[in-house]
Amino acid sequence: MYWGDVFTSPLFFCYLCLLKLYSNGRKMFHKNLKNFPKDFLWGASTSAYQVEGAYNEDGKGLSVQDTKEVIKDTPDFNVSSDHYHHYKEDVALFAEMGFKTYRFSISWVRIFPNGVGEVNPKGIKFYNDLIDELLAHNIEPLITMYHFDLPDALQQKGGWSNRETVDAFVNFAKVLFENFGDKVKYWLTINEQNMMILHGAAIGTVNPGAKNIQKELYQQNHHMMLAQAQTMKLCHKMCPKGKIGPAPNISSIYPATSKPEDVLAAQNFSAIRNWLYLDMAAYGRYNAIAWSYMVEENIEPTIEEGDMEILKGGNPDFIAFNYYCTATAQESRIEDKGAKTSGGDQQISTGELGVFKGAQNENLQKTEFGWEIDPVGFRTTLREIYERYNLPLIVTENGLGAYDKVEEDGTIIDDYRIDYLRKHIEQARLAITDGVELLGYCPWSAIDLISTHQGFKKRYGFIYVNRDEFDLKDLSRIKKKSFFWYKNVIKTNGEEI
Ligand code: BGP
Repeated sequence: MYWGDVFTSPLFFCYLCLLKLYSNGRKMFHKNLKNFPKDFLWGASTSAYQVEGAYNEDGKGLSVQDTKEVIKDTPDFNVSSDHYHHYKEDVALFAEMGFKTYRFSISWVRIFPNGVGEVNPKGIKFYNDLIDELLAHNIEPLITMYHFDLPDALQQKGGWSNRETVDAFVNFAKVLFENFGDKVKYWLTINEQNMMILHGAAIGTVNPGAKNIQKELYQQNHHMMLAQAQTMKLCHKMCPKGKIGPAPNISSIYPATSKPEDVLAAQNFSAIRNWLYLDMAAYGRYNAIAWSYMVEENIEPTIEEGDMEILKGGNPDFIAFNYYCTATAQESRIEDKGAKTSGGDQQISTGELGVFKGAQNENLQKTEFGWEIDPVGFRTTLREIYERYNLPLIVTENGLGAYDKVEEDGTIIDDYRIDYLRKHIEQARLAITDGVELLGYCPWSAIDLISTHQGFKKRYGFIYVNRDEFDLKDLSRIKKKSFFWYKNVIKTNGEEI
């Protein structure tokens, strides 16, 4: 038999198939798992307006979250979890869980009650005290500068539609670097900028009654990008040891079927949901598909001279992202009726006529609040982002919103939350084994807090806060079952989950 015959023989073909199967198998299942890195940043997240309360204390101004119309059957953000007055107790509990980091946001209006102008010294003091408390417990602060709470005074002047807000933000960032830059290593610019553009009505950054504002929103987006790029540059100049990155909400998008048109729809959705934001943050350029979409819809922003140079100057050190679940898309034909985007929230998109149509994923279960649960999609998302940008990643949100119940003996048995987090941590470890550089994992949320639009009843924390929707009770803190579970996860560096 000649070599030529060997290569064309059925036996050789079988060998090739086996080899392929074996290597695919290894890629999906790995024989040996890599460990979480030694200095992995285990922690959890909150945001200022959702956890702090004290909405009008110590010189704080009002943000758009304080002034927005309160959603029916949900509370306002005036008291939230009253972390402002309980921060020492809360940090002690975080330390007890073994947190290596705590991701929280700074309320812009505590520092600048009007967004610009006079600095409020009591605001600086609160965050200095919080940072010192964390450092005293060996917890690395991971600070979001802006989490949905634009100063209302700026909103009155046009908010992000007004280019002056870019300067106001950069000035705010400068004051943060001046005051906390020597103590804080990890900074996040803007939380979920993509969700403020796509679902601003649900999260309260856009007036729900506003019509035809797409063009304005993409102009706002452009301004936020400019603010972000300048802030990243400033961080590198002012805080030589500082590291900074964006924090959008990123999800893999599946095509509903293998129909090529569905694949296109998934790519469309991914371009306008994910890559528009990260391509700009990482490469300083508009994603081509997203840009064409905006031009065709006549909603593209005006780019002034010099803007693209500014945008190129950002250079993040890492990419932080929030992940709750994947999304699924199918083709949407222009002639289809009823596919136009309306409502939805961070994880539920109905679609956009001629671009994509949101679809259910029959393979996934849902939370009590209708968000799909997809741990494997967490791995695909981690892989996609890392492959695309080659920057270290930090997960700044991931978690399960549920109705928790206090048992008669005072315990809270949140096995469903443990199950959700366990499966995601498992996938994070697989992604690390795949080669993804993951620096940290911060589930949402460290402690119960108010959801963006579904009230206090939608709880996420490891720590229960004893209050209801409208009855503030005693606001005492109770450790849930997940508290003890996560403590052990951190103690064993993710070995025991
Ligand atoms: C993210 C936000 C958080 C948080 C979380 C859970 O989009 O960054 O602020 O609230 O989602 O969402 P929700 O509160 O709507 O349940």
